[in-house]
Amino acid sequence: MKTPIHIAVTGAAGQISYSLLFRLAAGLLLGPDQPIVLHLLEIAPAMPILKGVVMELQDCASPLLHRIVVTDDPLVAFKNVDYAFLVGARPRGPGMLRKDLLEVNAEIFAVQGRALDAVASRGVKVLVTGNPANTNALIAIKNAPGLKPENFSCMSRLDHNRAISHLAEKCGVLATDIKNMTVWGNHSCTQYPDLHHAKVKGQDALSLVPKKWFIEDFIPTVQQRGTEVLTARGQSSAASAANAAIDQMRTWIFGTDTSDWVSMGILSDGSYGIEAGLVFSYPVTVLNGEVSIVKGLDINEFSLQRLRVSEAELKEERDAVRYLF
Ligand code: NAX
Repeated sequence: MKTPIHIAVTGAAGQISYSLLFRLAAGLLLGPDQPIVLHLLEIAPAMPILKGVVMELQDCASPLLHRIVVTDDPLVAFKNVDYAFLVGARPRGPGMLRKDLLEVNAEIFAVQGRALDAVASRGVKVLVTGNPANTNALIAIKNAPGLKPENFSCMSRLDHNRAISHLAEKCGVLATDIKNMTVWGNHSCTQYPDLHHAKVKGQDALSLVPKKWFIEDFIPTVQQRGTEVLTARGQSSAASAANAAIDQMRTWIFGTDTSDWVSMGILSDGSYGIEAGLVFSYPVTVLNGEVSIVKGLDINEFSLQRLRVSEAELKEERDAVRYLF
């Protein structure tokens, strides 16, 4: 039997984790013959709820789930983990300003970055989902000098999947017929879902859909999809977010198809004129666990303007929490 792989999930009593944990226990990340140990991190007040989630995990009698570690201590949660899903974050409370939300979450990710630095496996892959995901990932990177920035990414896969699905529906094709989709920038409403390089069954997406639809429907629909789900459900996206987290981590582990790329939030190296040192969603390929930004794409003035807007927002977020690094 294979040696179990250790996976940490933070915010384990929350909505997203309620979908994510059961997918992990079912082998959807690493396959049906890879045992796992789950390390579940929560804050103390959420422990009673987490107890119920753990009971349900046990009641699945999963042949893959060998052990569950439950803790409110990041140093225990991240001990020797190979993969970490940083889902837990503070939601915006009544009267809380965006700046307050940034600061309170920045503190959480500084603590978790330091704990990962101290005890996680040196090859750990850390996927930050908790919002503001890009800036939280940046804080974790800055607080983990013993790890590499390449150990971290933030989740833009839900936006990427939403963009694929919306285009596929418009063109009457399957999601698998869409290739080279790109979502640039911040995981916020300044993100830029870009069809200039996307292909539908090998044809240029923009030769198949009206430009007006791209600008007035596609872009705002993808940008606002989270709000639309929240309005309809009364709760934010959870199952689709868990699905995207597994998708992004799987791609990071197993690689991209040779004919395709995905969108992933990673530390900018200055590509496409984005300030180096921001965590920005780029089109990337992955080979043997290594992520490379797709280079040399033509960026027209329309796209450039949108990249700049998202970059400006990320600079503002970074400046608000700079005191932490
Ligand atoms: P919930 O509020 O249901 O769950 C969050 C959980 O995190 C709670 O149980 C809370 O106790 C826990 N938590 C808070 N501080 C913690 C800490 N310091 N250590 C460990 N756990 C802690 O939120 P949920 O719907 O699960 O969403 C989680 C995060 O994902 C939110 O920040 C949300 O905004 C973000 N999202 C990010 C997405 C993305 O694409 N990047 C999409 C989905 C989602 O909106």
